[in-house]
Amino acid sequence: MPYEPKLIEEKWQSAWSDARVAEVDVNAPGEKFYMLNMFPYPSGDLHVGHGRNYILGDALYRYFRMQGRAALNPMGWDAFGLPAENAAIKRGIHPRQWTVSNIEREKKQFLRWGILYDWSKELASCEPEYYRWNQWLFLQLFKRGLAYRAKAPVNWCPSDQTVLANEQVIDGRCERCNSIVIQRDLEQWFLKITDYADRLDAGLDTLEHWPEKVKLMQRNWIGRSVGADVDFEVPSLGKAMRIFTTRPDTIFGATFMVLAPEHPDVVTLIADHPDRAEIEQWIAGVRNQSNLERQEAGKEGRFSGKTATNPFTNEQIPIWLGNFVLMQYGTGAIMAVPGHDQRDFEFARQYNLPIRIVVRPSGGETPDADTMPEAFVVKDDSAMAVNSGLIDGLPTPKAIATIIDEIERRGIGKKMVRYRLRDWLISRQRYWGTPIPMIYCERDGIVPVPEEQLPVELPLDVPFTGREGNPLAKDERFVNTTCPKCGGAAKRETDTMDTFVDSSWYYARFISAHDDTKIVDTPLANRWLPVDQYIGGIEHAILHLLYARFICRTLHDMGLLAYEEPFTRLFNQGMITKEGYRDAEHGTWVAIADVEWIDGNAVQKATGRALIAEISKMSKSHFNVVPPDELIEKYGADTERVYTLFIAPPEKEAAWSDDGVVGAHRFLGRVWHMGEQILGATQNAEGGSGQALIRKTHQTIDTITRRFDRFEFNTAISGLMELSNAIGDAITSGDADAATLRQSYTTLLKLLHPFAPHITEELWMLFGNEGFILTSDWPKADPALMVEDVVTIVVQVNGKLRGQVEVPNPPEKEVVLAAIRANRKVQQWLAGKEVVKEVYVPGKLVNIVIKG
Ligand code: ANZ
Repeated sequence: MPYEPKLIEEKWQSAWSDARVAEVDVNAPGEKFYMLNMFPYPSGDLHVGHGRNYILGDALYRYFRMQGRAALNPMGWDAFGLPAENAAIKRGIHPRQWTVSNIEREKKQFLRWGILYDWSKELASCEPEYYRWNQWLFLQLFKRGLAYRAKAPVNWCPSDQTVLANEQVIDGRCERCNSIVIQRDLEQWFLKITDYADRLDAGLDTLEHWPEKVKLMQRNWIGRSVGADVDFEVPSLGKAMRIFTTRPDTIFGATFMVLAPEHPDVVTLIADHPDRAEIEQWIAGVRNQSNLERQEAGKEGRFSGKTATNPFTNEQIPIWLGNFVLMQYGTGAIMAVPGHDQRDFEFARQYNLPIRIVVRPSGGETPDADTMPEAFVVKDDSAMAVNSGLIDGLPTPKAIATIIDEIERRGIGKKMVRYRLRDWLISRQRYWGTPIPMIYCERDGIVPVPEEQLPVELPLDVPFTGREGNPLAKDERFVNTTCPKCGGAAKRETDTMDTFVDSSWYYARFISAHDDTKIVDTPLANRWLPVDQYIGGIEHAILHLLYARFICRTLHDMGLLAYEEPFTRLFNQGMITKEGYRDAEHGTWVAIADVEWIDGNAVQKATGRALIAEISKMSKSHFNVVPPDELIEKYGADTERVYTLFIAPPEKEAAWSDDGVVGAHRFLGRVWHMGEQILGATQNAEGGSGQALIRKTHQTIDTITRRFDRFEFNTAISGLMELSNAIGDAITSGDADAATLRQSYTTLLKLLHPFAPHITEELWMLFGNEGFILTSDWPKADPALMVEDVVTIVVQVNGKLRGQVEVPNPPEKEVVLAAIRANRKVQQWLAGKEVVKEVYVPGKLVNIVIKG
């Protein structure tokens, strides 16, 4: 019988699902292992690159299960969001229809990959059953003052017609459509993540099993800065203005002040300025710029015409307005120290403002303010204060502490910890999301929807015109309601929630996915949480993971969860790429094999057309995706699985190769035929003791197990290839009897099962085993059987390799030395020389040191 995956795979997929093998009774005893792949946004097509993520998760799940753990592997859908709505406008179908049909397709794909999820716990964020608890959560946050409405300058995407969170603005552009983001003032709903900034920052220290890179990205995003707030008196205003600085020790060098153009005091400051009109025009221009444009514009400013008093030098210093000071950070005002801050330095040079040196290297020369090419910014013990009164001569850290004490003593400011993190703006002026459960009443103001009225359902029959604005806002039936307080006419909030709210707590919901009485089942959630292994892309390093850590803490503070950190271990898989070139004219993808180079330019062989830009990322828009369907049709899902995990270490980027697929297929074919041979073999009924094969088998169990624990799937698979070769050799040589062959072969099947689940189930059955191989035990290595009979010891003479000897295992020193004395090759090097000493590195080598 040839190896025909088609005949096997569907059969086992049905058998697993009929037997509901992956369904977990959350109350059943056992040591839990909660495995979770980030739930996907159902966009329809999954390619082999996505497959890596889920296959990897499934392999781990199967492994832990065979290890005897109560393993849970649930799956759901991050089903709300903009693309569904855009598809609806473009194709004239309802976002729900688009979403549901994509979910069906992706579910089928998971099935075809042989991935086992506990579908009894399936959830989709677009179902009232789920988003009702999103609304409930929002109400709890509102009660605790953690959800609030405020007018704020927001990032507005002119093409998607919606507000974006800071996290969704990448280099000044919309994360989704790449349009330049502009600033607008709007009333919006925010979640107060800033209240948790310190806990979110400190918690990173406890995440031992998270990639350092992700922790660093989160740390930078939270942006904890320790410094001081200091008041500078402004005589013309008769009041003080507060600045934030991380270098209060440089205050003697503050020669001017800079305000963000949006700073509220600017209006009064420039009220009597002769060039007021021009300055106002300039401010309006800056306000209208995106942060990107603001950065690209270079440093620009205007003198307000007013001065402030430096509280330490008592000098009057000019107050400037500058585009590089942001209103959203600190107090929106800075003391400028051009000698020691590069931005201030550039600004000072540009507008000819004084530069004063107040820090110098402890050992070296004091920089010269007139000639220095850039600011001197050293902040550690290798620098010290100069020209700075009471802190003169103090090393910087000491100077900072001392000046803060003095600022506090004089009552002109205080020590301050600030975060770059902003509150989370969750309002979206879009239809396909969770309605924010709030009501506006002329008499009672903002009134929350009573909990018993949840869910506020998203009406499904609104028209999609694609014209500006949110279709919900135009739906009178939805908008008009009655005030829960006074019973009078009132209007509903028509904004929906950012979909990152949906994904911020779903991991806790799986445990009681269909419970319509509460958001999470606390005792059960506490048994199953935190997630032991979370797997997903690095693109979620900041947004999703930070929000999930935040919401987990709020649930913790409400007494609903015992944990503050939702994910114990995090793994980011690498991308699968497919290299090629882009056809400039037609936008299509051309494989490297079809490219030739003429005068250093890439050209398509067949057509001679010019090709541009090398492509590697697998993406629909590059026409280079490998769809799993054809692959599975031709080689089977097991081949794709083995290849995907064999291609590279899973955290690394990997280039797809069709030849590699064939190699993986051939390996599985060999395993198949070997199974047939062993089953049918009578020639090996008697044979050698099979010692070598037994040893190899136990050694393989040992290494594969360790590699699994370290996510070294690629080397685990090569280890299995070696074992299968050893079994093949034993069959040919007759070194092992039938029982030993069978034993080794079934071990191979078990070890291979997480990678190639279908073929191994089939062979397991053909070998007459009862039940699924999935539910059998992971093999255990017997250390006694792993020991080699003989070991090879390397022999060096004066550090140079001169030979080797074989001795029985374990190697006794005396036996090793005796073997060396008996070894003629080594003796040649020693003839006539005096042996000074013999250094033995147990089990490895002997170095003989000689003289003469
Ligand atoms: C004086 C000074 C002297 C500063 C010096 C730095 C070095 P991080 O570390 O990122 O928190 N700053 C404060 N608010 C700002 C705003 N709204 N827009 C732009 N810049 C602002 O940065 C804190 C430093 O950034 C502060 O410390 C302030 O400049 C500036 F030798 O104050 B510093």
